[in-house]
Amino acid sequence: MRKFGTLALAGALLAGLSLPGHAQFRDPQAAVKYRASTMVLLGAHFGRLAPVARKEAPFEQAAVQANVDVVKMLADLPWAAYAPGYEGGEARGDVWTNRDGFRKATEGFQAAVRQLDDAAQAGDFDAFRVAFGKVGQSCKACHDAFRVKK
Ligand code: ASC
Repeated sequence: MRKFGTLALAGALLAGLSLPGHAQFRDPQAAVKYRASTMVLLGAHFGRLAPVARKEAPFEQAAVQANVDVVKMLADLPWAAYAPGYEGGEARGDVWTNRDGFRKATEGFQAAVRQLDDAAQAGDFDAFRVAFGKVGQSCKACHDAFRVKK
């Protein structure tokens, strides 16, 4: 009995973990708030790397890596909050009508972030500058194509 209860609980937890993205939010407003929050944090931590990339601040590997770690973690988070049914906020309808384009844009961003992480880990400033530029371009490209123009 007790064993069955434990198994049932484990099963319920696993089912919960594998729910599709759109089941993770109470309502569209919660999804909009979640993805906007991750973008704010991404902008803050990516922004702290900008003076380093512009050679206005020293390339301190530990400090750079601390920000890159946060960016890397955040880079995986917003996309589940753009599942079908979560239209709204600053997202253009193209996010939902051009799923392939949106997915490619997010994957390009994630690839650039991995390159940024590799460069930071290697302590390679030149590679860091290149990757920083690529991440920034991928932010901009996705915003240009998929964010409401202000
Ligand atoms: C940032 C930020 C963005 C991008 C973009 C890069 O720091 O908040 O949206 O970089 O400006 O072009």
